[in-house]
Amino acid sequence: MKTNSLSFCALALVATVAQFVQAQLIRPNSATATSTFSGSYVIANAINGSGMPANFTTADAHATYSTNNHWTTANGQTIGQSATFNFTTPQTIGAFHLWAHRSNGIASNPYYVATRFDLVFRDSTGTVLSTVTNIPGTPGVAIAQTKFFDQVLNVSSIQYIVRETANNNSSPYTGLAEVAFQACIPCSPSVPEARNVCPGGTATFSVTPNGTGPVAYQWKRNGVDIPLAGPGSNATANQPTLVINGAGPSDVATYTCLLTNPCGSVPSAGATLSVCPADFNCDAGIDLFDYLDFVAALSGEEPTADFNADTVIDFFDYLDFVAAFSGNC
Ligand SMILES: [Ca+2]
Ligand SMILES: [Ca+2]
Ligand SMILES: [Ca+2]
Repeated sequence: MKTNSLSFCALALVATVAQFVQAQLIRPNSATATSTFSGSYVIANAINGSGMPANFTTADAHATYSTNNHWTTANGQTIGQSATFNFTTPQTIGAFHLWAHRSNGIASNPYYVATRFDLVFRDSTGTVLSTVTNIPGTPGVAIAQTKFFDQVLNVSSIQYIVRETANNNSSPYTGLAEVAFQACIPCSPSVPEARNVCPGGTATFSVTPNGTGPVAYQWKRNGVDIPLAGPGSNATANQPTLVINGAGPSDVATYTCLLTNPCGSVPSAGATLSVCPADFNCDAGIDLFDYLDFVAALSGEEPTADFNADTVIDFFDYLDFVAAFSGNC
């Protein structure tokens, strides 16, 4: 009995979350298209929830082909064709969700999703507010494909223009199964990769936002903001890629990036920078050539042979190098 009760609570929670996500989706009030296969495949089928479950979320799959659940263009009309989605009340838009057409095999190319398209945002007077070009689409995806862009305010219409279809535009048709929009999606940052560089080498840490733009970046060293100028500064501390030149002991740390977009701030996972002293020739590997180069530097009295940084080149540098060489970094 207790298990049943818990299950019921869990189901209720899932339903609540699903409804919340649905509530965030912005659905167009009307739509027009430049090309339509027939009266059964009109653009209205892409905005009325047909083929979707009630209270659908972006994780729901659109049903496969049926006459009145998707929009299809006329035979041979694909590239340059468009659909325009209208909002009765101007909207703030920062993401586009599209469900691709899912053929039953009638179409000669079952993947007639647009593989590249543009979005043009207009206000109520028809003035273009923003254009996002060459957005990629992926064939064979049943759930929503979500596209992010810089948030646009006061949007009354969005034109979706087909630029390319699968198989080098060989599809005779294109279309959409369903669309929805969203004002803002929080960043879901990619995980920066750990780096291990030689002394004086260059380390880079990168993060992609996976959320609505515009996105501001602030890299942190051991949790502390890296300044753009002054002591401990780095001019790339506010960029998607942090570049650390001339890596040394003071750079050894865990790096994270705080991403801030119109819906809030989200930190990335941390990535460590380690400096590997035994990679003497800075080729990202430790092998006999590092040993040979170090011994050559020793006999040449090169400053780089001052391995323990005590301004004297002597046998202790050799011992320290050998110790580092046998270590694993
Ligand atoms: Ca539909
Ligand atoms: Ca090496
Ligand atoms: Ca020394």
